[in-house]
Amino acid sequence: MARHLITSALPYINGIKHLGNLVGSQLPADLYARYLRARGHEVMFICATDEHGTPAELAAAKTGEPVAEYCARMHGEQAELARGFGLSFDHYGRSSSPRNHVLTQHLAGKLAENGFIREVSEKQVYSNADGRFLPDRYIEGTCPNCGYDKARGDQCENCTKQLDPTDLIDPRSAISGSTDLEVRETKHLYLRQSALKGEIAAWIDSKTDWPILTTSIAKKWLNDGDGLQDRGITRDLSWGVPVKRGTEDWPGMEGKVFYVWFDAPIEYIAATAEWADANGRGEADWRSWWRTDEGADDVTYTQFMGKDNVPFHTLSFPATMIGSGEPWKMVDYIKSFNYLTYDGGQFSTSQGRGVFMDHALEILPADYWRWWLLSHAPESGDSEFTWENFQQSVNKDLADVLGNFVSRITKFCRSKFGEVIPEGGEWGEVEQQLIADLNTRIAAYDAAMARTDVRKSAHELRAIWVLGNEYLQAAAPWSTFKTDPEKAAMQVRLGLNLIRMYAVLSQPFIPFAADSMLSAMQTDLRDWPQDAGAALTALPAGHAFTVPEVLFAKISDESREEWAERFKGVRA
Ligand code: B3M
Ligand code: ZN
Repeated sequence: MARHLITSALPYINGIKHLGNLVGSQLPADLYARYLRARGHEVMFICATDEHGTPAELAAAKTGEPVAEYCARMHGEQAELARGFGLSFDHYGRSSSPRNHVLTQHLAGKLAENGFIREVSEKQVYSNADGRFLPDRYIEGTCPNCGYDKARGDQCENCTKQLDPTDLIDPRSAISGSTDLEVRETKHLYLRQSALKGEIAAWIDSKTDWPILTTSIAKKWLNDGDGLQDRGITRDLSWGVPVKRGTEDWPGMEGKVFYVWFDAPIEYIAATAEWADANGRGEADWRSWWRTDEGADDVTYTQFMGKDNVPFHTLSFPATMIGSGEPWKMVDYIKSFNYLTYDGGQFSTSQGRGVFMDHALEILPADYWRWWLLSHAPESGDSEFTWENFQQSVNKDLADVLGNFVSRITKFCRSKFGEVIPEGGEWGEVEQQLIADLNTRIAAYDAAMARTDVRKSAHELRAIWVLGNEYLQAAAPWSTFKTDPEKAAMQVRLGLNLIRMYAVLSQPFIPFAADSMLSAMQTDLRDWPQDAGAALTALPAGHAFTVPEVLFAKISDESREEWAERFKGVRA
């Protein structure tokens, strides 16, 4: 069996993520990881919080916590929500980890050694009162365009005009309010991406099987206008990975840290090392996933991300990897997503618009969200969350199609044969036809899952559930029972076996319900069905089961309206 390395884009630390973030990376990555594990592959599924940069500092300043404490707390919250959604990471790391510090500094050292770093002198605003250089957005003043008096050095929030700090009228430090600012000369490191353009272009060109969304963004950035410019990889912040050349100090770089987008993707690797540390594994264990000279040549590496992250993963991170001159495992397949919109607009943290991960779990179990989000994943274009659509999809797919099937067959069996699988006779023609249809659908489901075709997979899975319902409708054991109880017993035996098979097949989408189904069937047989006929004999006559609680409750119009109102947001 193959070894699969899977990474999800790292959620930024500065707040709880919304459902659009979730469906753009972590959730489909989890679907894929669960599927591959279920098929018997060895999987390393990695995620982490992305903790550096100005937004982290600003968010911490807002709550009044030291930034390290803020990040530790928010990491805990995000990890808890990830568990709540059933995200099955092998490790959920932190980009602020010691492992990432060491690795980031190591790679910067290698890049310098290979001539891919140059030092650039720049003019930047220094605050005497704060004793530090100020990033653009740490400078406030009056907008020259609209007169708004809290415009930031990078942009005016009021009129949206992009600004330079020097454009501001009466500029002041956003940290202290001090106006004692001056422009000073300072040095920064630039990654010479332009020198790696040929190699990166060749690498992207070799990826003929990538989704169009990924390739089109990569090529646009590679070829159009700005293309692969050299990029500043250092910042004047105190929170981050201190700039070092391997383990050596870097003269002139005192007090500076690496740019957040330089160290964040390196955390994919560092988090795998954190996994080894947390699980009593050695260096060789994590390196076998990442170093092609130490065992990773048989690894298939798949990344999941929203489309805005694609340039960093197709150009910048590969530039770091290639420029290091070391044999790091490069990504094999990048699955990217468009955006999920909320009821005709955007999700907005500041306006409290849309459903965020914490509120989602407060109102409904994770599987309801997982099913809707995955079956509406924004693959070929943006998709829109509406409460009507959500209600309809939950009530139809989950409650009527799957839930109802499980409930009808278990209850009917209990009332006529008790809570054990009845014996009954041989399958007839109808059953053989069902098995043939199931095999066709399962093959289509497998193929879609294997190529991370998320919506198509959901469609096929639903069709598999529908086959069971149609069978039950046609076989009608409640009528058969009156004239031919033997036959009814056989139909029920098949139906109960279908529940187990459905649990196994559905587990990547709705892991919690799948567990309930398996525990109701009192089995832990999770073998992926190779052949439906064989899978449907797994539970023999005489095997005991219980009637499960309602698997999925319907969403009432009342709840729908209440939630629509609650999450519609207010103008900040
Ligand atoms: N943190 C995604 C974002 O916040 C960014 C991904 C990093 S992946 C290495 O938009
Ligand atoms: Zn303005």
